[in-house]
Amino acid sequence: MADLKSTFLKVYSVLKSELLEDPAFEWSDDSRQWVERMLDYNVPGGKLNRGLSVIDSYKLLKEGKELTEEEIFLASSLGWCIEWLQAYFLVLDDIMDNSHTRRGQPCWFRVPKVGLIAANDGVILRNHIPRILRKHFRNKPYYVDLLDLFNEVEFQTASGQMIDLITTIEGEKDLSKYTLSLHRRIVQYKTAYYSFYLSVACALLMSGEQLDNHIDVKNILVDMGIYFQVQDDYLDCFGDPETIGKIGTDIEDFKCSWLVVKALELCNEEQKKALHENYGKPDPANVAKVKALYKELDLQGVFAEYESKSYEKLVTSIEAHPSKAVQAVLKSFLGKIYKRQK
Ligand code: DMA
Ligand code: MG
Ligand code: MG
Ligand code: MG
Repeated sequence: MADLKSTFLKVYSVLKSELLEDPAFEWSDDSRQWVERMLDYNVPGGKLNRGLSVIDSYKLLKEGKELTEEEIFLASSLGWCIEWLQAYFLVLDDIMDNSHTRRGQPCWFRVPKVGLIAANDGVILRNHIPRILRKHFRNKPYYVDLLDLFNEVEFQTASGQMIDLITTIEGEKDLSKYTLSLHRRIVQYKTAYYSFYLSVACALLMSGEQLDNHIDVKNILVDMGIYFQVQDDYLDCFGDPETIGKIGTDIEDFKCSWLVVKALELCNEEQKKALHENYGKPDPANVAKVKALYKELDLQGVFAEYESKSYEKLVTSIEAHPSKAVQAVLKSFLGKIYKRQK
């Protein structure tokens, strides 16, 4: 595993060097240095689960056959495209969510002299993806499908982000619209496709598969992604910022988090009033009241219950899949996130 990760990180250095050779930066060292610092700050510092899963999944689909050097490089490059996509979304997400830290360091836009240049850096990150794909996959039979996949998933994610954001518009804050079905819609789009389906879809394309033949796999991965975002919502409030590398902002931001949806389901009239009065305000005293209410309603217990139920359901649907190789891919993914603390 440690070995796979170090191979994967070597591929990052190769891709970065190729991108830095772009004629766009030829005439100025400043611009090349900016991009290099921006990439090192935002791309490789996460858990790398999404990226590494492309290699893992591809291996499992090859059913134990040794991968060639080229296959490892290509699977890693696709993994890095996902990490680049994630970096792009996170840089912009942190601006929009007014967040403070990410992966244990200040959000990129909070770094001195960066500020809103971060918005354009997001666009650069996004535009690196088709450049990586063109350089390494142009002659592959699945090139068009790859481009189409990345475009589609980017659109789905941006749509989910939009729904997530417009529910919090100042002056229209209305907790009564926060239901499990709205929550599901938001997290399916903003998280599940790019965090779960995309890695496996990349591995399937590399294996010569048509994605249309794997809708059942997609459905299971979407459910897994929803479960993953519920964990993210939970950790936003109950996680240890040191461990998760970020400080939660969902309560301040009036987000349609799984926690507030559950709180609304379980509260009595008096608690509901307290929620309406305190949710979505920046003052720490208001935030503390919401957290106290979550504890009163034992949302930690409710979450633990949800977590084990979801796990059981996912295992059942995975085991119903006809292919043992696909089952292994899905189980490996689930194993990485079950009961995660970060
Ligand atoms: C994350 O939603 C979704 C994307 C597309 C980045 P979020 O704001 O809950 O993520 P985080 O908790 O990491 O800021
Ligand atoms: Mg956020
Ligand atoms: Mg967000
Ligand atoms: Mg979150």
